[in-house]
Amino acid sequence: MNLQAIADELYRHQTSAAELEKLTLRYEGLSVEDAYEIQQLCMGKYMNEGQKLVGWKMGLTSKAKQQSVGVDEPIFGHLLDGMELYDPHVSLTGLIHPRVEPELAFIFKHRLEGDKILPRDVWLATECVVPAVEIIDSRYKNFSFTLVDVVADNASSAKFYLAEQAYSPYQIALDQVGVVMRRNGEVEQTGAGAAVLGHPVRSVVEQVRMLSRIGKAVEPGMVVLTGGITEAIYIHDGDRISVSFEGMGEIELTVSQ
Ligand code: 0L1
Ligand code: MG
Repeated sequence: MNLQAIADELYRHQTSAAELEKLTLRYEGLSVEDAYEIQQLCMGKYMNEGQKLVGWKMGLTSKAKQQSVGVDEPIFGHLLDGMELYDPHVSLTGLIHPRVEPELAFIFKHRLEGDKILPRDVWLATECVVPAVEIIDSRYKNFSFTLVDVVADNASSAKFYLAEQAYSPYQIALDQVGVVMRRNGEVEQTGAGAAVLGHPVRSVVEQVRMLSRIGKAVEPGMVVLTGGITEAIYIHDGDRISVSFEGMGEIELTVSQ
């Protein structure tokens, strides 16, 4: 199977905001390992054009999302500098059917690698924790995919925004952080940090272990988005999405064409 050709196809769809049919309907026998290889080849194209790898994102970290895809483990994707929003405003241009979800991001001062990582290694390597929102946007028709499809499509990543205020990793019990997401003042979703694999630190542990399988690591200065705390909601022109993170402030995101 020509994985580079599949990566090229995904890249074209990602950069032109054009939906495509699931890969698994067209390429028989694609494995999860193939999908991660396609993801790397596809992200490599952006990096060859000058984009920088700024971190990693974990996906399918909640029971609800895992059940919707029929899996029992999370996935990961690359975060590139071109995906980062510098202010809390998202333009729908270049996106297909975007959704937003609240997350907690870790920012690192030390390298983390290997498959024997424990939560205490993560705390020692963490500089700070920051409230965040991720805009996901599957390139597949109807936001419908299998595990292999979504891994190849960089875990549906599109954009992310990190709040301006950082917090000490020791200050707040992250599993107990309550989150309320509102659209134009109306409550849409509520959740708590524990929705992310029981505790967001476990998502970082898992991220490092999964990276070790492909010989990669979390490097100093990198960000890890640990996964959605609530279900993601679709966003539309004119939406004002506010997400409050108990004890960690609020993100006010505006959406326009
Ligand atoms: O960030 C995420 O949890 C997305 C993972 C892929 C599944 C989806 O697009 O909902
Ligand atoms: Mg996410």
